Amino acid sequence: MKRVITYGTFDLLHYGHVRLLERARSLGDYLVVAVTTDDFDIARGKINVQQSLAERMDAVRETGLADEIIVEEYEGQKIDDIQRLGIDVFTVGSDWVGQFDYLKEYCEVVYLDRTEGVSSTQIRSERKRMRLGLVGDVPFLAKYLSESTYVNGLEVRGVCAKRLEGLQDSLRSLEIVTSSIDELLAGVDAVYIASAPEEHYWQIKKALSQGVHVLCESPITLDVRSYEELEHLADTRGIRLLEAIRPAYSTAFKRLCLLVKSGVIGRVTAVDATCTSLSEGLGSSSKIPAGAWGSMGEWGPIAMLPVFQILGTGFIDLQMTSRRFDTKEPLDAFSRAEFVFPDAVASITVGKGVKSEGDLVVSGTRGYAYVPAPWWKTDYFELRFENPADNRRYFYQLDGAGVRNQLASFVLMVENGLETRYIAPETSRAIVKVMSDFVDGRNVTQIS
Ligand code: C2G
Repeated sequence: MKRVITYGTFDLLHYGHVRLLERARSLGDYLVVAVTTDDFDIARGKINVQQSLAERMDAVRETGLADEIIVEEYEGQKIDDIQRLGIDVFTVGSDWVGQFDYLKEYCEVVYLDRTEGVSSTQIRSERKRMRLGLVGDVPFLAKYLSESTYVNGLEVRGVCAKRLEGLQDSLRSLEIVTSSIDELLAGVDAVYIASAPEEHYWQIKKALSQGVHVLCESPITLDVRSYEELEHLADTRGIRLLEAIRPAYSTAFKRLCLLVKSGVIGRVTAVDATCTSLSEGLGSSSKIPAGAWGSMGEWGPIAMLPVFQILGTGFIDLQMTSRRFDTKEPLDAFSRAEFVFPDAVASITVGKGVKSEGDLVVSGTRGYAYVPAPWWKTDYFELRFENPADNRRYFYQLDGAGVRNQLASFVLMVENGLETRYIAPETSRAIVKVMSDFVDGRNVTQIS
């Protein structure tokens, strides 16, 4: 009996897939179809598959063409499957020509002509494309533009910046390039806002009032009342207002929070997060560039994310300590915030003029979670215990510094009405509260 195997995601199963399966089947007497897991797809850059693994497997089963369906979970699995299942023929569509020649050592490899004119990508993108506008004067807007090309159903339409001359070429060649937020809002369905925090409130308010969805760098606003007003506006109009703290969208960070909450390290007793990056030019007051952010502005919300996502936001005491670059300037070179909860403590340490180990430690009564520096680009973490033999390591691929996942999640939330909140509204509100306390100097001790 000749045994054949083929692999794929089979998202939104279509005629091209069915034709491939029919021809694969006719290459032998027994057909094994391997369907990729969601995690494996993310790891290989397919980030906005619409259907779950179970749905995709069901769809393949319903064709009646597969004698056996297995799951493809990791890179390199194909060799093992071929040997384990006694496969004679490996086949896949012609879009992969040459890429699986290394399997010829184990079995026959056949590339079948791909069916023209139909694809999951096309079906996904035929659903309305979301037109995105970028707002702000920061260089990493260009990163959002380049990463958007990996996200189906998304098209960056324009940019709004104060200093148009400072824009990179890729941004300048967009359809809408303007200094007027109104002009941008008129031509888009959603905006990503990375302007200075003082600008957020009115920009978001305008966007929401015009039915434009918002993904905004944290903090969303600098006082709780205006945050609540915007949240209410978004809710009543059925529009998305999402905070753009990148680690929140990384698989590793999400898994870490879930594991910790499920009790694997016992009762969580402390969360300690450190984020630092030395910033050239900020050291001397004469060189501070306009619009520059201090340590809390740049790192505070990111560092607070694990604190609030893991411990909640019911802290009963908060003390902050800060040192400025220069006593005459407001920008902080280093800051620390210490939180007391009824049953736990937490600290965040942030610096742009002080360097430290940028790791994250979650301490529990049975063990601790450790995310090595730079933890905010989390793709790896460990659970550590008294007995090192019990330690566990976890790795989840994160491409595009988390921007890609964030954009894909944003599209899914807007287009599919997905209710998943990557950042709890209480977390956003608590971040705004701490940031406003910091800016107003409440509970802040200045050191020299
Ligand atoms: N296919 C096709 N014609 C189309 C679309 C897809 O023949 N119009 C084929 C692909 O070449 C592939 C199979 O259908 O052999 C499944 O396609 P996808 O779901 O897109 O899966 P893919 O990403 O190609 O995964 O390890 C995974 C494999 O490498 C293939």
